[in-house]
Amino acid sequence: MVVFQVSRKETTPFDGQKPGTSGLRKKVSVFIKPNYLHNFVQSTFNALSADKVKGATIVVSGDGRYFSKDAIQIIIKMAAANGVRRVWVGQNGLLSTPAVSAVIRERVGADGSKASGAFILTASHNPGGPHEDFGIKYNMENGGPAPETITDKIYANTKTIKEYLIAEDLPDVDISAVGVTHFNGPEGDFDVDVFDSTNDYVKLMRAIFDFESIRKLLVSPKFTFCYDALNGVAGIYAKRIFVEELGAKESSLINCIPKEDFGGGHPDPNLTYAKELVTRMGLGKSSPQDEPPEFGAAADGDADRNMILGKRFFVTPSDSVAIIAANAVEAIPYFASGLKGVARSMPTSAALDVVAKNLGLKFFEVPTGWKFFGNLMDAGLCSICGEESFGTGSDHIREKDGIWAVLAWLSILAYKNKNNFNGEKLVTVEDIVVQHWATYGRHYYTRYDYENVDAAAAKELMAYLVNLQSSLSDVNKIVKEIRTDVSNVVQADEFEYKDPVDGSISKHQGIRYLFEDGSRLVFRLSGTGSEGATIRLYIEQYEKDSSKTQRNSQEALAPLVDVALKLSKMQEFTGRSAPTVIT
Ligand code: VG1
Ligand code: CO
Repeated sequence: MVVFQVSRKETTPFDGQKPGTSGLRKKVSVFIKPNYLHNFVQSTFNALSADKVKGATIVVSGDGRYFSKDAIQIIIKMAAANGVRRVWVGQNGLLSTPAVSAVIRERVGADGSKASGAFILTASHNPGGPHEDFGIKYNMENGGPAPETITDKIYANTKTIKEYLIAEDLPDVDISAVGVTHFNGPEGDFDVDVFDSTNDYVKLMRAIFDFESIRKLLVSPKFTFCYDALNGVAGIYAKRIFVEELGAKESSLINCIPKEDFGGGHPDPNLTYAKELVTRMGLGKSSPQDEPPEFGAAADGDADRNMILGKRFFVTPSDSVAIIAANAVEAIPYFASGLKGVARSMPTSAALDVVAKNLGLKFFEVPTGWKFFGNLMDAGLCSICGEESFGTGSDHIREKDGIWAVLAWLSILAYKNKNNFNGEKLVTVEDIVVQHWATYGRHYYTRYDYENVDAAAAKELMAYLVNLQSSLSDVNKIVKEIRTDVSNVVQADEFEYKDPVDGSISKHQGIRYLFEDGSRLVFRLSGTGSEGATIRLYIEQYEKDSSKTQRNSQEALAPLVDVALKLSKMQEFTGRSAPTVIT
């Protein structure tokens, strides 16, 4: 057995190691600076209680992006030096973010060990490669992202750090082969356990969904399917689940081999970046070569996001979570005994609110970022939740879950068609959504992103909007000068959240303008970018009249878009005449 020593290395703090909405994300060129990663990892160990480090089992893996393999070796050596007992690594360093959450919650080691946390190596939907982004975040024992109390401590530690511990002479571990490697250090044994990246997650999905009924749908000649992993880690799960377990054709998978640079693209499942899928589904500028599939879906780099498409049809993520919630009890065995409650992030449309009200479910509105759902779920208050940013999930884990969302939609389709496989025509994704609007009304919704704007200009714009809020009558005067065909602004504020479980308060979580007819404008600065600032503008309008729920969304929202852009002086502040991405 290899014996290692522990060295204490002197270091000095780096600026800007504050974890954002979902961990620390920076350019690879920043992460590879000597000690940069080391400082953050040691600051994390120092922020955790001793029993979560000494003698503990921790998971280290990610979406496989460039620099992951080096980062894993560094973290293994630092874990060994900090007295960690075992490090679990997914084969080749690959684990989707939802799979990490599942592994923390469900996996039991051969010796009965359970993980107490995980370093997840991903910058999610941000591009990867030597000139792009890397990221790291820490998840806790419940499988969810570290709460702000911990991330604040990590950040404070990064500002004062003087030394870190590392087992420099520990040889690199071969993470390409499953198996356990034993080492011995000053504090005793240390193991690195490389395990299959998909098994634990697949087992969990089998326990949640009725695989047999989904299989019937996927093998039916009437049903066609396409899944695009955008070269991210979702590919390995898609192959295992959709093809091997559920009988989909191998040719229904596109971009399903994980690449370190995601093939040079943005691994972001939306109508702009998932180009190949969007064209195949008949939603692109050019017509597809073949008849589009009945169902299409895509994931982001770390497979926690999902985009759901029908033939020539886009499902907004806000509608998607509402529709899953409305159908879960009938269509998904895991929810058969009822939903504990539902939740959405503040900028997500109120489609879910209407479902909750109709079904008499507990409902929560939380700030942006999945970490806010965790407390509700741990307290048994929430079963299904979602964000407008293509994130949907449930209390089976403590992360959003891209493959789960696809299985949820396939379950709903399988349920709606269960007596229909011999009939004329299948109930389609579009049929389900249109029917949902007819029942609950429709929330027209769009998001404008202004990426990589000058950070100072973005701050000024936000400050301007907050200032404006001091007088509602002034706001309404300006609004009416811009358009007369929108209703009155009845509330203007910054969203603030008090966690109903632990009472913690999160302030400045987005600037809101709420209109009398239920329409909303929301402005936020992104917390996941790695350069400059990204302004997000969310625009929503509720239409109850079922004769008006099938309008073109951009047309329906045009008056509000006009108001939002002029009210915020978007072009004046940012110099941008158009957003980078519209979803
Ligand atoms: C964005 C989304 C947010 C999501 C976060 C992490 O954050 O708006 O809803 O939870 O990304 O998603 P922001 O602060 O940039 O708006 V992922 O897939 O990057 O883990
Ligand atoms: Co992600």
